[in-house]
Amino acid sequence: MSMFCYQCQEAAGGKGCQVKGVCGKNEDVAKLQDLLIYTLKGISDIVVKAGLSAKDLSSVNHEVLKSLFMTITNANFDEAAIETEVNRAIALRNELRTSAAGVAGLHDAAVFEVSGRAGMLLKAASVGVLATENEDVRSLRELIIYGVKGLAAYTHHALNLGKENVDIYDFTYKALAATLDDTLSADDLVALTLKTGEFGVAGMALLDSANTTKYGNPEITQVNIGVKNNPAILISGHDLTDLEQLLEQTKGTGVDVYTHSEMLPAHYYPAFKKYDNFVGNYGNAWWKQTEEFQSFNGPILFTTNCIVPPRSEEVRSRIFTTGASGFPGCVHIEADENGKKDFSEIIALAKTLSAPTEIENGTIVGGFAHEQVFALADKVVDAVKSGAIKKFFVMAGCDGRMKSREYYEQFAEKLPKDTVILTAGCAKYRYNKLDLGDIGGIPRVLDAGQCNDSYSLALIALKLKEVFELNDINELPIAYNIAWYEQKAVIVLLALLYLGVKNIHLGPTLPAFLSPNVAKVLVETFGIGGIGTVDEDIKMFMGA
Ligand code: SF4
Ligand code: SF3
Repeated sequence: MSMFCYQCQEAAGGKGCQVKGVCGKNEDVAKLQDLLIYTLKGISDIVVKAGLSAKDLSSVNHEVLKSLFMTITNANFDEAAIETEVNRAIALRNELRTSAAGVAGLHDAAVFEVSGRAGMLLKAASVGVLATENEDVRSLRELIIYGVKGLAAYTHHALNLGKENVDIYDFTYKALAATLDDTLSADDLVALTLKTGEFGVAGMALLDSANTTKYGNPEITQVNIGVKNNPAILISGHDLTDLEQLLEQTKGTGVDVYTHSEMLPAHYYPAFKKYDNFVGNYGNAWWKQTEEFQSFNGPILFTTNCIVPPRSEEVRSRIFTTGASGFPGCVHIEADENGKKDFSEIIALAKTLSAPTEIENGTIVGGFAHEQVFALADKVVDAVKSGAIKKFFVMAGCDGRMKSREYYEQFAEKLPKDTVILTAGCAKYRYNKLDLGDIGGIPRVLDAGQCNDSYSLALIALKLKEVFELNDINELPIAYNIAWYEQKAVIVLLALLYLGVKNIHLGPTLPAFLSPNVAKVLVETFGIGGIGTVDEDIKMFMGA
């Protein structure tokens, strides 16, 4: 059996990648990732069957988080790094099994042994997604696993800031172990899917509190999208502690720092405004990096996804990775035991390279996370009451390279002028540079931040529900037209479902991993829908 992966929106043919990933993931990486996930399920099997508690499993918890994160789309393409992680996970699993001696009925995932890369690949061929034969059970198991991967990513960022919630770890073990349990019914798995959403809310809340406690609450900010004349480093991904360390190490060196893609919202945090060399955002969503990294000229640091395999050796030589991200041939910077990272090699390289070539100029505005929007609440509520704002559109999520995503740009452009877009995640790049105007001083695109800051959008909705004294969040004049790509969007979606949000439209295509029956449950229970044409959808959303 060759590889099989259908975890992201770009799954080949809308079904699954079987030869090579559309993302660039090769067969060996896909299989090693499958084996890594299987090993994590084995760890979880032991934890659950032995009745262990996450509060006593610190190093295992952290390794599981990192491993899950490494398998997220576009995070890590480095076979050697994933092989090392499989070995680490197996060693931890075996220690755990020894300490839980006497526990009966462990699953193969908890006991299998392999030797070397060849042994791993052989084993992986029988434990991947297709090992579950029933397509509905497979669909629900994978939905839960992808949600747990997204949750792990957010929890990992919080952990880097010293914040943890052991209940999330306990749930992660429970959920992963459940995906091995053939006695669970489809109904049990649907219930577990919603539970995953509940922990999604907890995970995003944890990260929100970790970020805002350390860096302050995001505030309205104009971000420069042009360039200066100094050599510079581009930082991509989602991890704010990595950015903080890079800014500390580059200040006073004559090297500027620019954000890329999901790092843009870092500019909204008060704590980062004190760095004179933190000059702006360069480029757009992740999938445009092939051209944009060429013209950036300087080194690029990936803290997480989304990496696109570089086409030229020259660009590859400028790419560095850290945390869960990795790419073969690129230098990977590890943290020391105190979490400190030494970026001096990147800074030294930057000094030898040219300043970025300008590709855009001007500014974009953002920073509309919960506290900033609450500060504007009176203005917003008045605008709704007076009819100046008829409807809000939550258009959070991800961007991607499919041509059909032009829908989102056109949708934003064609929306009636008395509507406001609430966004978060890299989906915003489809419309955050359009001149959509404002309503009485409130910009028509309010960017809360990264994909995890969709949590802010949920808080804003709950606040509006309270102000307007409504019983149900679905009575608000808010429509949800969400673009998804990878597994963090899955946890955001499950979190919204858990909060009771109905009638979410998801595009540009529904997940390949939803079997027809599981899709039916989502449609019937939550009113989930796809997208149609821009004009028809706007009519439908506006209730015309
Ligand atoms: Fe294909 Fe997406 Fe899996 Fe990559 S992550 S192999 S593009 S389904
Ligand atoms: Fe984007 Fe990869 Fe999902 Fe965090 S950077 S939203 S796709």
